[in-house]
Amino acid sequence: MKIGIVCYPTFGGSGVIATELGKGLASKGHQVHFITYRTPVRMDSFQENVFYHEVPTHDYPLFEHAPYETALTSKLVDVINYEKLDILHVHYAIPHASVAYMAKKILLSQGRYIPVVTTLHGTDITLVGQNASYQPVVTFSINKSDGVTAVSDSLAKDTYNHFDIKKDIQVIPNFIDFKRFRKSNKDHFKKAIAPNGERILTHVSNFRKVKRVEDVIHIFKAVYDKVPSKLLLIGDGPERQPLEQLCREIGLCHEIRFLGKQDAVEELLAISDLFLMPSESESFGLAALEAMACEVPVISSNTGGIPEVNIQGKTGFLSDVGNVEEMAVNAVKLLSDDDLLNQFRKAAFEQAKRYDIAHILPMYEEFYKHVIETEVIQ
Ligand code: GMT
Repeated sequence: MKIGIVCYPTFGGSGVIATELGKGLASKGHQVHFITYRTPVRMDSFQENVFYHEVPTHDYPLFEHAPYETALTSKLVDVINYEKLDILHVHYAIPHASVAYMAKKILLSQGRYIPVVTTLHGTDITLVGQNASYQPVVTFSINKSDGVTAVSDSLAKDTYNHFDIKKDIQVIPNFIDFKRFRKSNKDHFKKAIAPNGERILTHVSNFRKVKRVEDVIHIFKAVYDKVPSKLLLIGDGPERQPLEQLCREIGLCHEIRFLGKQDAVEELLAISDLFLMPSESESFGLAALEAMACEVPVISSNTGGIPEVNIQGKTGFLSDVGNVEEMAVNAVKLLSDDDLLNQFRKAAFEQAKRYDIAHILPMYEEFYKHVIETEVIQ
């Protein structure tokens, strides 16, 4: 198949999944065309069957912001026509689903049909998509997609609850590539970060409010008082500065390391003992799955799709959003008992295997075939 993929090229989970999906499909012989404003972060080396089309925007004195949606639509029309794509798969509804609809309509006016699949990822539905500025367009463009997928049962339910959706939503969960995410020996890193054998707690996110990174720091403080430990904060985003301030206020700057955005997250997960994800809302929790693949149990909130990934009392512990005390008690329980921690490590790895890319990729291939075969002009 010749597949077009539109996504955010940044460190966000939707861009990561879109890029890994494209790379996986290309390795199975499909021709994959990424169409976006920058090279996606996970598209880090040359790969056969992978093509990249940058969306150029054109500034004009009248524009306060160059209209990206218009530029993306034009680029889609051009690439779909020239490369003769069979299907277009857009990740994150805003603005990609409505842009895809517009491109499809333009192509139809030229006598060409392109089926569109939209994958819903999370905040496009649970947060920003519900804002009155976007809601009608999100509803319309989901209903007009030829196929719709969501990354968890919870997200599919949220979509039906918050939007007037007539389409079937197929759940295809996120996935993990075990060639990259697996436990490896990085003892030299461990010694550098925790020279006295301290436990290592890790958090990875884009440091937005929804991630509640301040809870991560409060959990760490309570753990630190009982178990010698270090905290690694990986990623970057709008909350970083107040978080650094919080570290100063609680006097733990020397034990908490802000590592910024990291390409090789798996190397840091390989030395971690526990992963913290206290998010306010989380449709899936890809970062937790990446940790579990590296045999790291997860202390998380019980919101959204997280309970589908992190299993209570088996791969980690889940608590109500904001219940920092309980999260800290559970963290201490795991970190102060080697046997228990090892048992959870193994279970986390076993659970992660359910999301092996080798199982999930064929679901997308089947779904594409189904959508292409059931052509409905809308
Ligand atoms: O909020 C993020 O971390 C980024 C966001 C995105 O769409 O880029 O992530 C969402 O999609 C990920 C991939 O499907 C999911 O694993 C995350 O749970 C989801 N984030 C939220 O729901 C907050």
